[in-house]
Amino acid sequence: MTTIAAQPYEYELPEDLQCCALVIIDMQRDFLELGGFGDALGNDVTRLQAIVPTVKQLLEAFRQFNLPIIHTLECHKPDLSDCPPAKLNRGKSSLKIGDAGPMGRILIDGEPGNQIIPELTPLPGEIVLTKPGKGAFCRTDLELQLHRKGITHLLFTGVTTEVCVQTTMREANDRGFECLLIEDATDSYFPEFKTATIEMLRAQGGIIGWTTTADEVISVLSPVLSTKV
Ligand code: C5J
Repeated sequence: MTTIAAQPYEYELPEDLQCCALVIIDMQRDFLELGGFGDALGNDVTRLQAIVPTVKQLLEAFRQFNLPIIHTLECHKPDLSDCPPAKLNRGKSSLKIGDAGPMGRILIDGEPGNQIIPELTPLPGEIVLTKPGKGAFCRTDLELQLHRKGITHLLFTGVTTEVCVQTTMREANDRGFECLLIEDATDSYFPEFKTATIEMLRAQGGIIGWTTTADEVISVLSPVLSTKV
């Protein structure tokens, strides 16, 4: 059995590593660049840019060994029919969802600011999931896609730790997936929220799942997979 050193205890990998997917949550210009949704809400977006090299390293490792990769994007239809008023009107943002910003309409599917950042552009064959909610299972067919591919283990990265990453991890846990958060491949506009999220996910014996680092994942996967190629 292959295990990854994790908190609160070791994370067991499935025998068939094709059952293991890397999930990259919302690494979009809207959250990482000036002029996007995160910036409009008054956040310091530069904080999130620091994780890009680590997420890229994991992405390249999963690509090298042909393991499943899922990218998510938080976005809405141009007519906003999938954006409830509770979401649209919340907060004191300088620009609301759907308003025209410097990178196109804020958080709208297909707009320049809504794209995944160039460093992490998905390749053909990788799942790209658009989602109107914070959680990736809300009003999407993600669960169906995972079951069809036999994916049972989800390794989480992306932004923001306490919002879309945590929400998706909780949804996945409730659906029976084994969830591992890669701590240095996720971040928040609020460092204290990231710390608290990590603690609450792995509290009570891993009530939502496990946490580890990118080096642990890569150092375990690389030798195992190198023997199989
Ligand atoms: C937020 C996200 N924070 N991707 N979205 O609104 O976490």
